[in-house]
Amino acid sequence: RVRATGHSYEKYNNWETIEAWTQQVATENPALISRSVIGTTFEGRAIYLLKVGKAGQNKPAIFMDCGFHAREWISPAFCQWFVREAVRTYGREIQVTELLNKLDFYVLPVLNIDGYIYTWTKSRFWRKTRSTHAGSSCIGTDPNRNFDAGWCEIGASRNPCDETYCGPAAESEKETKALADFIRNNLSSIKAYLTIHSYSQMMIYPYSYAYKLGENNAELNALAKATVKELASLHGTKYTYGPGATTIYPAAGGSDDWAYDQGIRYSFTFELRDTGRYGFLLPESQIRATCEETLLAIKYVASYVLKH
Ligand code: ING
Ligand code: ZN
Repeated sequence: RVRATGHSYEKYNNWETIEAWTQQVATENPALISRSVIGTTFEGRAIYLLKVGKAGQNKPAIFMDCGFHAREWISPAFCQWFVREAVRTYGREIQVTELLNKLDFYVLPVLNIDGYIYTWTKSRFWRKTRSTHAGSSCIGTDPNRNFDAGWCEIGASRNPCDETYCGPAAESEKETKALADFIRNNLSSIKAYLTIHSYSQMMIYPYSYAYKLGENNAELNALAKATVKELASLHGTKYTYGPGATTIYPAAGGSDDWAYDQGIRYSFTFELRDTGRYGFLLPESQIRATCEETLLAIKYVASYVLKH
């Protein structure tokens, strides 16, 4: 049985549905949401960015992206959930109202759109972009190995046929270049960078490209510890946390390390549910609980950033 193309926050939505949703949610909430296009993908699709916050003044901002890796479907589902909860609870919930009055959230619902579509139409476990490479018949670059942060030095491959191919150069992908350009152009306002992946139930912070620690490592460690405690308070979901290289694996070219080295002192990768039972095939029945607990975490980080 096929479902009509209507949007649902408790289903995985295809790109066509998500794209229409970005337009609709912005049109219906002009005082809180505006939509822009920060670039186009390899296959020519618009990359949308939603600015979520009380319109008017220029405010400090938190940047959050979803859908780096095509098969991690819970990630775009969370960005959609986040936007819905923002508009639904603004003016009703003290914490959300204060956050949106004092901060802007830049929410990028799906970065790797071409890859996401490919997982819906051709191959459910595709990870990379869909770019082609001169001299190889293999397709795609790992967008989270393509940033200029120890680029391709460790935990990444120079072989275009591999899942962790770092690309022919840092920011070779139109998608990563668009994201990096936006952040560079808005560095004075962006106080935190959050990137949503799955799966493993982890909260990771710099560095992943080397066995070294950030200047505010103790602060990041304390913030991660408190954030995963908050996340677990809802459904008991346990997250581990720590610097990427020693917590998950060493990997160069990640967006969190790059953003951190741009001077964004609060930079985190979230790996959402689960720990492997379903992995990338997290059932739709878990979207609600996963998004609710993750929302607690994101609000906790945002409130911390606001007061620091
Ligand atoms: N995990 C991340 C990956 O890109 C990661 C882990 C985080 C690597 C930060 C580098 C920097 O491999 C998933 N599931 O994609
Ligand atoms: Zn990922």
